[in-house]
Amino acid sequence: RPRVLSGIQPTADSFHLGNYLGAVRHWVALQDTHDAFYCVVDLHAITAGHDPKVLRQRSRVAAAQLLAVGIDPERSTLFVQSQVPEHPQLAWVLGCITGFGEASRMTQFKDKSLKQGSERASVGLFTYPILQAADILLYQANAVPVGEDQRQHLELSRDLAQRFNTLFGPVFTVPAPHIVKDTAKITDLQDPTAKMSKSSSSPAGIIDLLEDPARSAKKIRSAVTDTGREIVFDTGTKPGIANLLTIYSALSGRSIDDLVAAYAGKGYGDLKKDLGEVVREFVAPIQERTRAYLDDPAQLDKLLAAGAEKARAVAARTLGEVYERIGFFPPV
Ligand code: AQP
Repeated sequence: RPRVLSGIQPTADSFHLGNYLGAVRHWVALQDTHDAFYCVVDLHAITAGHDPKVLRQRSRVAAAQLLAVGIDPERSTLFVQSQVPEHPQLAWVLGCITGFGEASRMTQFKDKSLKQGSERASVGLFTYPILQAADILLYQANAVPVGEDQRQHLELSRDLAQRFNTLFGPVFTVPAPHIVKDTAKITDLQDPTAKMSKSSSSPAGIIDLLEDPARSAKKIRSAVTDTGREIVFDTGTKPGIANLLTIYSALSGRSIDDLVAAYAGKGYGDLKKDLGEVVREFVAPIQERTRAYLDDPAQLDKLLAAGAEKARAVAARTLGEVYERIGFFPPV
């Protein structure tokens, strides 16, 4: 079976619909066809400042949500990144074959460091995509399910895999992005041309999986739409309505065409009201299952430790090959 790997940062108290529809939903589906590795990337979560008092709990909440949406620890390897030390070990090696200029061209770093100010932005934020490449390459992943915002980082992972293989011999599988176009960029409800984002959207622009569905419904009612009346799918002229239709379609399983036909002659208010209901029905069981996993943190930690052990067996094999190829002593 081909391998798949992806990760999500524990940087918020809940996943938002962008995280879920752009990435995590596909993680669940890929378990049927792939040997899957999924991780909560807490090493990445400390690159832009964090609160140690909440990080570990956020990692648990992230893992609980992954289990609640259908990641099956019997079929997939689910783990927390910091419990697998091979990730930073490989990242160091990859950092030494990454050009400074090449890393400087990563647009996510440019955007985030611009916001923080270049003096305050950490070196960790700068090297983030190199650690991400290590996450992927350690597991010899064939495919990486992510949202559109990760495309450039994935390209770097591919370049680094190819470069290492050329310089030192064939060790790494070159990973391909798995980006599902329809939901690759869920947009901010208040600014439907920008991506829904933990760090840059306002609370009114984000729907969180774990928030009170009444609050979600209210945000959907207040979502920015154009002044027209007709419900049609046009990302160019009606990005707000297109985003709501995309979310509606993905959560309900109804096609966009079906929805457009069903709302012919109806208004934006009807669509928004119904979508609020669709979201409520969708998140209710997820919230309940997430709570159940969080009610037993000892059991959850045990499950994650077992995942880390499985992950390490694979990661250590790759790192051993890397060390051999570059002239290090074997890891002990
Ligand atoms: N709006 C989105 N639409 C589609 N996919 C998205 N992803 C994130 N936002 C959207 C995908 O979610 C996965 C996990 O992402 P992450 O843990 O790296 O979170 P993130 O990118 O930090 O999430 P945010 O909200 O976008 O945070 P900031 O603002 O910090 O960048 C990834 O596969 C991502 O593509």
